Amino acid sequence: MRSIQILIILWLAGTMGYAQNADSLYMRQNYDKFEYRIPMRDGAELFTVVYMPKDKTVKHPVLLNRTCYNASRYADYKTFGHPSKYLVRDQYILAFQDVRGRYMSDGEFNNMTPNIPGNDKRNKQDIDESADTWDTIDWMIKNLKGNNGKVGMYGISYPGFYTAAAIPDAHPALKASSPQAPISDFFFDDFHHQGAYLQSYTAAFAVFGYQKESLTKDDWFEEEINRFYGDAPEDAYDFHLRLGPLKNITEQYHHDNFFWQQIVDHPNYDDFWQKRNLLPHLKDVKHAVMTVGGWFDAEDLYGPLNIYKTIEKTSPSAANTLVMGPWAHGDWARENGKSTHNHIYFGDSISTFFQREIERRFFAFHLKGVGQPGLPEAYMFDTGSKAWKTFDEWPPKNIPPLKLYFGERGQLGVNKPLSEQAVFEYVSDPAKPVPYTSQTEGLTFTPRRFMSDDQREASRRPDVLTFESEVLSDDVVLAGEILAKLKVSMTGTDADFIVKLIDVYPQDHPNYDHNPDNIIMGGYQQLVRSEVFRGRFRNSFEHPEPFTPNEITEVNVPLQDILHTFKKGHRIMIQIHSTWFPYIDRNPQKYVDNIYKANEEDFIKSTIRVYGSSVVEVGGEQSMDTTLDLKK
Ligand code: PG9
Repeated sequence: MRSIQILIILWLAGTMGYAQNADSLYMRQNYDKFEYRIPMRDGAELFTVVYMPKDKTVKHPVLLNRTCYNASRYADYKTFGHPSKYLVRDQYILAFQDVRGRYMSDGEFNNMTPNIPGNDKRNKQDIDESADTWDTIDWMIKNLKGNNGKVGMYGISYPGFYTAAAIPDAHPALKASSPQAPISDFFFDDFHHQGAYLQSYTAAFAVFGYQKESLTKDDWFEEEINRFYGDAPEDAYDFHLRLGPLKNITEQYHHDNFFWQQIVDHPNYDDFWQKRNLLPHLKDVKHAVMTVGGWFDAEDLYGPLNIYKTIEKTSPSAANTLVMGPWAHGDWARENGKSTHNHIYFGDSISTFFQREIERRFFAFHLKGVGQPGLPEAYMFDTGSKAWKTFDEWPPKNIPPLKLYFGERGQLGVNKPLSEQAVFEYVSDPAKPVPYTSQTEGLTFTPRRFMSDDQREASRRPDVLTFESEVLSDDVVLAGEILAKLKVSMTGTDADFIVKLIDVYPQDHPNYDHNPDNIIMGGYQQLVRSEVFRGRFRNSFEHPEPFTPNEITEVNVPLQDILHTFKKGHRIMIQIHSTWFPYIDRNPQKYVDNIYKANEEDFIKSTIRVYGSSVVEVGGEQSMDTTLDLKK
């Protein structure tokens, strides 16, 4: 088996977690397995694996997981840790369904199926995930003997999207939804971040860019994956830099991939992406929603935060909860005792706490009427003090906002402007981009480790602006949304801006015993939050604009939320640069209409200037709505 196939299976298994043998044995002893082809309103049949509890003395609720990652993987009494062993033992009717167009289900696959409002106002051809889920739930309630008439949904990542996509016009039996690391909008989650393309995602297109030719339980896209990753190189930076402009991906690899072609044909936030944005459809929510995310989730961080915030805005009376833990993508479904992310240790059994004390209670209350969910509005893990905190609103208003200012000699002013007349500059060279990771990383399916990685290598590069506060005399809590309001100019006509918020450890910080000896925590510059913004979209994601050389221009860069205590003895650091490779594709820095079609000669060096009148605002009422307004 090729290394990439192992990588994909490990990735999928990693995302879904490894099943414990004990769980599988418990399922065989306590559940009977059935397979159904559930009819949709247009006649398509969706393949669904169902485990019925053997205990017939009580009626059981249904827990439904809709997936594009092969429901048949669950057909051997395995849950891959999701649902958790606690939910398995609480006795639910467990259902796993191939979504339309995937594996054993009929129909054609459509990425992020656009929602068509109004289930009951549709003709039979107006199909979306809401309609398919409505038909699935209606069939299960009427046909699965011994159900108690209540249904819950959950799923991580794309399955998290399918959970959230069932919320608009939800079936009345749907009582509890837990979208986990849900995708909400592919222009801000996964494949793009604020207009920039995630080049590190290039393998993933094979999984989503080909229609299967028949019903199958096997992956039909391996040939395409191996075309790109046949002999997966160990150094993604070197591989992608030698690959050159994105148009070489089209010519050499994804030339027949319908999803890649859609990405290339829609470089701006046009109708193709806007109609796939789920957020505008999340209104009139009447059932309980618990959205879950990881502070170090490199794939879907925008999704959970904005799904929660949107429901809070549109349906303030809904039981709407947000849970954010110290996790990478989907880590809350896995437990290995020590909770770590890359080099950072956060405590023990944090995923178990979530599964047993939060997730289990949420479903038991809303689907069985057992206990009290006891869930706050927001159950948030502070990644600096390494402790859970609860809030009655998110973002919180009870934590003082903070403003960070840039100064001469790399100083960072905390609530103190320093050098508003100063000009800080660097030469950004696409031929030698800033690496996104401190270590060499191979061609991952999607990158994960870098989200809390050491930034010392970057901070010592001349093309990275680095500003650092004095040593903190007290703990400082930074919580909520972040907005970097940059004043910039450049010699080129386009640029990306990467902004990073970093926790600088004291020189005497002890090492962690889960790391190899060469990982020195003294002086570690831990990435707390980072984001990229493709400058051409500064005024509109739908209508990009070039920069005028050497003209001072505002670029507002929203970063995703945080909850992080910068402890006494630490420092706060901000880094700014314009390449971040190969996590993000390189901006040519000469404005071209479509970067996916740019030529080698379009890539130019550019001197970027950042002015002292810039400011980074953390927490409090942001001076612009960074979630929805920018998409005009
Ligand atoms: N949101 C994740 C993803 C989607 C598409 C490509 C790569 C990753 C996920 O579903 O795991």
